[in-house]
Amino acid sequence: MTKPTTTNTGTPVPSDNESLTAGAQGPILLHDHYLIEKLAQFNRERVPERIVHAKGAGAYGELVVTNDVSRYTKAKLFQPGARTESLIRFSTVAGELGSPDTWRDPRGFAVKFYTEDGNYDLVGNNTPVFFIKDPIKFPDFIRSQKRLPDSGLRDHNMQWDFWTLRPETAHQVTWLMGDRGIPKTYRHMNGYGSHTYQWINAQGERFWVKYHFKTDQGHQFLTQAEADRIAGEDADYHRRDLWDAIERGEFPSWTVYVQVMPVAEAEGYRFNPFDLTKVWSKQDYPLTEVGRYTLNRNPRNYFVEIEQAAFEPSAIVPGIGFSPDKMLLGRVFAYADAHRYRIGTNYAQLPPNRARAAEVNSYSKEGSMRYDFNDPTIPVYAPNSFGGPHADSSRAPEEATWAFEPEQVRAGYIQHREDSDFAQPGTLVREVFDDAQRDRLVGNVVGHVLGGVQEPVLSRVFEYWKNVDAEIGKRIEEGVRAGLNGNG
Ligand code: HDE
Repeated sequence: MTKPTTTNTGTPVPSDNESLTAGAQGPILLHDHYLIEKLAQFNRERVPERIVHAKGAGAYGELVVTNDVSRYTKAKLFQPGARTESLIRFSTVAGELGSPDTWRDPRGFAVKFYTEDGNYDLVGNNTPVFFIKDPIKFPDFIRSQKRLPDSGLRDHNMQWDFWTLRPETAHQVTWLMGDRGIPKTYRHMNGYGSHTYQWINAQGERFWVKYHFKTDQGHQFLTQAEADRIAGEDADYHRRDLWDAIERGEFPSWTVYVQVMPVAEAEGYRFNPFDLTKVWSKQDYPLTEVGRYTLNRNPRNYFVEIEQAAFEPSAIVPGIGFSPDKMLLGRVFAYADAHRYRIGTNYAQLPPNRARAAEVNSYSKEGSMRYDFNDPTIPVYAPNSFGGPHADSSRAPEEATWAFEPEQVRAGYIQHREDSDFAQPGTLVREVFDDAQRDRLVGNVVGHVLGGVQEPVLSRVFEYWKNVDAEIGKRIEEGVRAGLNGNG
């Protein structure tokens, strides 16, 4: 027998189709509380979208460790043979919830591992670097990429104004304007932890690490023309691709690597290893394989499991620590704060965010939408004499340590001998890109700049690219000038 429709509190309702009126043509009656419940609930179906990374897609999977990296970390999820359940959410950054998946943008690569020591979140992107290196610039940067206050339109002039005024953006902008700026699908791109993290082994030795998830599907991209066409045909192209691939049983995977730097080498390294606008050379610090990350299960409810997923770089586990990357330290605050605002104080109880392999024994209680609680015999305060949980520092993540000078300053990163905003993007363009990639980079930048960039920003754009590479800069200037004169 079909189950009866009920109210939210379980009472069968009289009708799915007709509301209660005073006579067939009469007004709707306020005491039709089921109608009111239905309309009121509907009005509240949306939570605020993420201020960045609003549009995305997600799935479940697992990490299987294939190598022995226990000499670098004691984290349980990275021990030989370990298998850890995981949730991933991919996303674009600047667009809103309904925006096309194929807009040029970095892509989010946010991974949650449900480990025995609690959840571990690695909230990265598909690029190993970022536009800025101090969290104080993040709101400004994001506003320049989003919309104008009056028209509500996105504006290339505003984007280039910010980028050219902050030359540390050059490395990430070169990635963005190159092929990596529009991956073919979420399956065909790499993921990076981006920041430098600390790994701590069972002997208490510490290492600096950077994570790389290399796609086993091969790296593929869309040209600007393909992406523009697809944006009109199927705004959900990447979300659909991921869902369909997993439904077909074609499980996408990534091979996980780390670059490992002994702590003592950081100070003398040619680049500041904590500066998020720089990469570590793979010649200096080769990739060490860790394991295979595979996605094998779609969510059963997009809103509950993906829209309400809450990733936070503050979620670390024993064997893993933070680093003096200021962006990372800013993010350790920002994410949990965003979740408390967006989905509520008790967001950690929601299905995608709950610890699955660890027991939660926290002293958090009450607050809006609380539905989980400790056994009533457990005291609500610590310390206590009645068997409540007590902190055990030997089981907690180690406090991250690094040397620093204790006076309060607002300073940039310590300059290492090869640090410069333009050196690494220059190397990327000259030594990593081939001729065809360079041609597409020039074409993408010219097309983007012709979409509304004006003086004085325009001259700075030419200068910026000449600083990255004289030849590329010259070609960009020529292309833009030809376009402005109608010969583009
Ligand atoms: Fe984020 N970022 N971010 N970000 N970020 C958010 O968190 C923020 C940064 C990244 O699929 C927000 O839940 C600050 C770098 C991903 O749910 C917010 C700074 C990297 C996602 C936030 C950064 C990222 C976010 C929006 C400068 C790559 C989506 C709502 C210090 C290494 C996660 C939310 C998902 C989401 C803040 C910079 C990646 C507002 C303050 C660098 C993948 O909290």
